[in-house]
Amino acid sequence: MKLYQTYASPFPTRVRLLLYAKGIEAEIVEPPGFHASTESKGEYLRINPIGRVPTLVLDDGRALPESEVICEYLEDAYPEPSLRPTDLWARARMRLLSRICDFYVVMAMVPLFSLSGRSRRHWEPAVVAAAVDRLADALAYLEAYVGEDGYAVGGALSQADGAIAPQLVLASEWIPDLFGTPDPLLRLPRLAGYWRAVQTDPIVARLVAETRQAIAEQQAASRALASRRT
Ligand SMILES: N[C@@H](CCC(=O)N[C@@H](CS)C(=O)NCC(=O)O)C(=O)O
Repeated sequence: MKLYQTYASPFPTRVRLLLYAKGIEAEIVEPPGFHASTESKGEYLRINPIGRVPTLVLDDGRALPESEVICEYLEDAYPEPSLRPTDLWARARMRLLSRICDFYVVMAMVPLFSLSGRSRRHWEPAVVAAAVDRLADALAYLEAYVGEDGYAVGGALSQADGAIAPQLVLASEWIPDLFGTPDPLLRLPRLAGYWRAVQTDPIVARLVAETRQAIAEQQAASRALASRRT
């Protein structure tokens, strides 16, 4: 089995949570055409016509895109240990939290992802402020549904923790550091409490460390590029 992914992207992180928690052996590779790669994405489009990460490739060559779909496949194919609560309401909340991440939290950060790739003179304060406001709204949706017992739902590690963790690294560390904006978790006590508690789980701690390192490497690479341009 092979997982095409990048460590800085939040979507493959939820798939890695399942691989680590279930002890599934998979080769982890960065697809051609991403980040530092000088190759074209064309070769990767033959594996995943959507052209995004992650993609899971089975040993027989069948390829599956879309993080949520991959997680559901892995959960069905490797049921133990389960990363899906047995209680149906908790299971629905797990899916709701993942959906809030995909539909609202990530979408709010998109303008900031775009600005981060441009020089600072293009960082219009109004654009940054609007994105930060929209992000605060999206994080408040997580605040409304996240668990208060150390995990996102059901008092145990689930797919929802893999969805939320990388978003919180971006929202409460990367954005405040880069754009000089306040940490949004200061106004969200329940989400902040969740964030402190869940990082004591060794698998979440590993995912968070991988995400932080990948973001730091990306920032160092863009600083080096910017200094070569000036
Ligand atoms: N809905 C997709 C979203 C995946 C996605 O947008 N991945 C981004 C990275 S965060 C990507 O591959 N973007 C294309 C690129 O960077 O060229 C999923 O859940 O897998």
